[in-house]
Amino acid sequence: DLDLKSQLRELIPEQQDRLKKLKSEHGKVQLGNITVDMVLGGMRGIIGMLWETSLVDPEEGIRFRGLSIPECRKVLPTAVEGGEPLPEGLLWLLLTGKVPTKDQVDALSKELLARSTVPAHVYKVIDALPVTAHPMTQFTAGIMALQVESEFQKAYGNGLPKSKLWEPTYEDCLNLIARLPPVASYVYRRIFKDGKSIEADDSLDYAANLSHMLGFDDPRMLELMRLHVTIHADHEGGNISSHTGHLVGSALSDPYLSFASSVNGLAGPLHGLANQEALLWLKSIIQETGSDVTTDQLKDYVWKTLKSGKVVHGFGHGVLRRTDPRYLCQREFALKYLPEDPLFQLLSKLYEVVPPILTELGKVKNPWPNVDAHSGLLLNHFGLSETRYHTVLFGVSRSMGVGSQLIWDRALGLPLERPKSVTMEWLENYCKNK
Ligand code: AMX
Repeated sequence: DLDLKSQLRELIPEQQDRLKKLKSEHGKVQLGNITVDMVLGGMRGIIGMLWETSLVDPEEGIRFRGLSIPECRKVLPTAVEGGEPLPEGLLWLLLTGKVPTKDQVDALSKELLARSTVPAHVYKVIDALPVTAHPMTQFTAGIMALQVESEFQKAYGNGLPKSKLWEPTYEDCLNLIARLPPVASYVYRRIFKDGKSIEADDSLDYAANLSHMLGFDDPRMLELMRLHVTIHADHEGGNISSHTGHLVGSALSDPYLSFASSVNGLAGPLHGLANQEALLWLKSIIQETGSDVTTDQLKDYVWKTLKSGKVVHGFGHGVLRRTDPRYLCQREFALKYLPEDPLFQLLSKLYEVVPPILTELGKVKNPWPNVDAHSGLLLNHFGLSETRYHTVLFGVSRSMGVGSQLIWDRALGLPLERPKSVTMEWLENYCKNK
């Protein structure tokens, strides 16, 4: 069957039963102890959320519905033989837990294209902002303007029962995912290309069209965009953009409201904006030392960055404890397509130099590089050199993970999210009495 929504309609009752059984049979099983450190440490290590579409193992990295990135690159349908996965295939996998056929992926590509018309007022909203506004601000304003067409908001207002709310959620999420490439590329062309926007090409897949509308038609860039969107789509539930989308959605805010919140979280330098910061940092090294930088010069530069009170963007992670597989597959891509790129060669050297220094600090739990160390230089290589724009592409990709989980949140009838907070006084008193 080529229709994604009817596949979901079949899957949902069995997953609802599964959740009911889990609750009734194991509802009282303990999952660990919460320490004061965890409360003060950004809730690290507290299991507190259901997230069906993906799971991060600290050593192995992300698995989308059980499949690692190398496995996804092997089994998901591609546009080019032996090439990068089509993100539509990943979306299908995230939503159904099943690897789609090429025909199913092609049908989903067409469905997304058919849903991709952006109402004119969205562009007017973006145009109302100064052209100097950060691309993420323009992007998120565009998403808020898309919200006007929310089917969820309409259906909720008309009293649609809770058991059916997943359907308008599905409509909104697919429309949102479909409309982000034209909105994102509009922002790019407005800021950097004198506002000359480019129409979608009906013959192209989702990521290729995104690249095309940005103004990049090199087949290697199309492959890069397919890889980029696939690996940035989802990273379990606790990271800021995913968690925010899920949290806001739990108030039954519609998918546009929820996802705009995700994107605002992604715009923080410790999260998605790290790809901008990491590339700016690489460029600053070349500017200061030239591209023939020695290992000792690099070590000095890293220490200088740290001593000035900055973090080394693109390294470290809240959950991972090894090199991010999303870094590694981008490295593979670079080795295949751009081994001579000076920024890639610099990053390869930093891959040796930075981890021992971060380890020496004695406090960094993971000294290894993450996804954001690598993504910017690949885009830069093919001409998308406007670093400030890069996080927008992360945002387009993240809609697939946040959107898929939002559909399941509503299908499973997950409740309002509302963890308990306490004051320092409460903690002091509690600990005194222990
Ligand atoms: N450079 C310098 N210091 C670092 C560091 C880095 N790359 N990574 C961690 N540290 C420091 C922290 O700032 C913290 O210092 P403090 O106690 O003085 O405040 C200490 O090491 C302990 O931090 P941690 O437990 O190892 O990490 P965390 O879970 O608190 O934070 C992260 C994780 C990603 C925010 C952090 O590693 C960081 O700031 N990295 C650089 C920014 C970055 O690349 N972010 C992108 C992450 C991936 C993503 O979300 N897209």
